[in-house]
Amino acid sequence: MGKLTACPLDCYDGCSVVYEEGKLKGDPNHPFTRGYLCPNLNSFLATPTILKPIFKGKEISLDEALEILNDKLSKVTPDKTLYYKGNGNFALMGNIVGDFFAKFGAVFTRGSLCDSAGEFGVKEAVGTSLHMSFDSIAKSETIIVWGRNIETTNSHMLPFLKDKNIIVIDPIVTNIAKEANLHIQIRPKDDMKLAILLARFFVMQQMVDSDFIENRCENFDYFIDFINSYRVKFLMRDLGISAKEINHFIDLVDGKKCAFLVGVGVQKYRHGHSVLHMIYSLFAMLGNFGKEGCGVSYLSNSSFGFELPFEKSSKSEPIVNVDFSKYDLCFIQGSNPANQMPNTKSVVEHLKNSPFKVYFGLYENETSSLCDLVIPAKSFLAKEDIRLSYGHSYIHKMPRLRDEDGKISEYELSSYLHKRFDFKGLESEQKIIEEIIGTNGEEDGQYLLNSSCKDEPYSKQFYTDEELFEFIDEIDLDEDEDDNRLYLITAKSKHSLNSQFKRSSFVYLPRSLGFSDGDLVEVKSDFGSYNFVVKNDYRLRDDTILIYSGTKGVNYLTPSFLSDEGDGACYQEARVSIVKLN
Ligand SMILES: Nc1nc2c(c(=O)[nH]1)N[C@H]1C(S)=C(S)[C@@H](COP(=O)(O)OP(=O)(O)OC[C@H]3O[C@@H](n4cnc5c(=O)[nH]c(N)nc54)[C@H](O)[C@@H]3O)O[C@H]1N2
Ligand SMILES: Nc1nc2c(c(=O)[nH]1)N[C@H]1C(S)=C(S)[C@@H](COP(=O)(O)OP(=O)(O)OC[C@H]3O[C@@H](n4cnc5c(=O)[nH]c(N)nc54)[C@H](O)[C@@H]3O)O[C@H]1N2
Ligand code: SF4
Ligand SMILES: [Mo]
Repeated sequence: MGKLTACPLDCYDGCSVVYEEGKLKGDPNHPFTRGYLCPNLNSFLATPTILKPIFKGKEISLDEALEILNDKLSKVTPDKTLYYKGNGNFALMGNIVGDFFAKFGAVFTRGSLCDSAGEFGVKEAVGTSLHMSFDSIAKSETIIVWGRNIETTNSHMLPFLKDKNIIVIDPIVTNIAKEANLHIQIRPKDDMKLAILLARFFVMQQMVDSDFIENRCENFDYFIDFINSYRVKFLMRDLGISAKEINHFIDLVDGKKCAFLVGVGVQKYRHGHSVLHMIYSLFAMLGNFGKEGCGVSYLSNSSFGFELPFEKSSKSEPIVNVDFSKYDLCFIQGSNPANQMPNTKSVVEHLKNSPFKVYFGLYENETSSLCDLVIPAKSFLAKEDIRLSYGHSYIHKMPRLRDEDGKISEYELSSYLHKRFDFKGLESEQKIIEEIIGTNGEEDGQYLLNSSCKDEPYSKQFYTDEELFEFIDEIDLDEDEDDNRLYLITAKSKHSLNSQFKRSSFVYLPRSLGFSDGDLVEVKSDFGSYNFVVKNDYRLRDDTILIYSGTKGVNYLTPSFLSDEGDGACYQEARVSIVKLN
């Protein structure tokens, strides 16, 4: 009999997994993930990992590595120590290393490379980001897939979307767009304008739920003034959208049970928070929060309702542009900043200029090769853990299932450092995990559920100060109309999890640019340049190119400024040009 665990990867689906005879299989009994795994977890066991610690290029023993780390930490000041954690493993016990660094007094990072701009906007609207249940989605009539690549990043949702009306709003003809009733192949960054235009039509078509507006909302009058400040004709012309398309959209939404599934694609911009606030406002006009088959979902706050017993430091810097060179010691865990942070050129320079960098991870990559000390982490199969999810309400225990000698788990590392520094208060692994479950988990057959997610989100309350839905009433949208360069989309690939597993090396171009497959080109932005091999891609607009997340060099092109709110990254604020090299 196999043992139950869960996929540790940072992904909407949070799959339940069976580990049997040294193999990973899907768990057929799980109500959401239903027995299959994606190409990423299927590559997990075949991906070569770091086997031994490395110090200044030479293999050493784990004891020696820990001694060196302890020695360095005892010589640096906390203010000059950076603790930088990514989500290479999304499970919770990774935070236990931070528990040590918080007690040590190190500087942490805040915000995210991922969803925090959008999350800020969701919070403005409804107080906290909660997902619709898949049961409710299964009862929808129309699904609006907005900047989320369901087939690639959220594939276990597909069975729940069968036989529904599908509207896709995405600059790329994704697989789900090919099958959709309506695909609006929007110009990148135009979602705000599209949502305003749709809001104008919702008013004209009398789709607004006045009871809901009266009883559960704030700011609606200002919202109406705000959307009325845009001219419908101008918006349609600017967006290149026809009356026929708008009417089709309205037909598919008016009087139907609708679910809006929104992804990170819409918010990789300075005004990312406003886009989410506007999309939530558009949904709120219909007044259907908490009704069966209706809702709006972004990446949800996975720890909603839980108390996590991990200390955090009071000192922090935005993760998007943290300057490693300001620190005498940088501890980098579960992340590959030298490829995944924006503006790689300066990230690499900053890393080179920091006197001592520690990399704690599974795989060799751009970051490990720049670090002085590399410590190999045990994989999820060799440690006790628990994971929550930002796409569904199940909680998964992840027991230790095998040994991995010569590597170390996050708990073991934290425990070692606690002892060396004589820090108190580290409970046992089991106790921490049980404590987390105890704060908000409940049994559901053989699984555990987040007990705050029993009701559909927002059916009874919003989590804003006034507990009312807060409409958006202004935006600060910088227009770049005079810039004729290409838009850069940098979305997720099916075969990699950001920079883990099988990474693409191509730039995907619309055929109209006139390049041939296999051409070597230099792609340039205001922030840097990098060479890629061309693949033509019929799925792209003529004004847009695509380079997947994880592709070596992609972030030489992207800017390191922060989103206006939420300390998020603005990967898609880069406009690019292309030069043929061979
Ligand atoms: N296979 C796989 N799965 C993953 C990941 C992975 O790397 N690989 N990464 C995981 C992580 S960390 C995250 S955060 C999630 C994110 O998963 P998603 O939310 O799906 O995010 P992306 O793939 O970045 O972008 C989604 C879609 O947005 C579109 N898009 C880009 N720009 C715009 C725009 O301006 N407007 C609109 N409307 N659409 C736009 C893209 O074309 C793409 O189809 O996926 C997780 N799952
Ligand atoms: N151009 C572009 N850049 C992007 C994005 C994009 O869409 N386009 N997406 C952004 C987003 S949404 C995200 S979330 C970030 C992700 O960026 P990162 O946080 O850097 O994530 P990964 O590239 O997946 O690297 C994760 C590393 O974690 C390590 N790891 C895996 N499991 C464990 C473990 O159990 N313990 C330890 N200690 N380490 C482990 C592995 O060695 C792996 O190399 O990238 C961002 N960067
Ligand atoms: S990466 Fe996502 S879809 Fe793939 S197995 Fe893990 S949780 Fe499931
Ligand atoms: Mo992410």
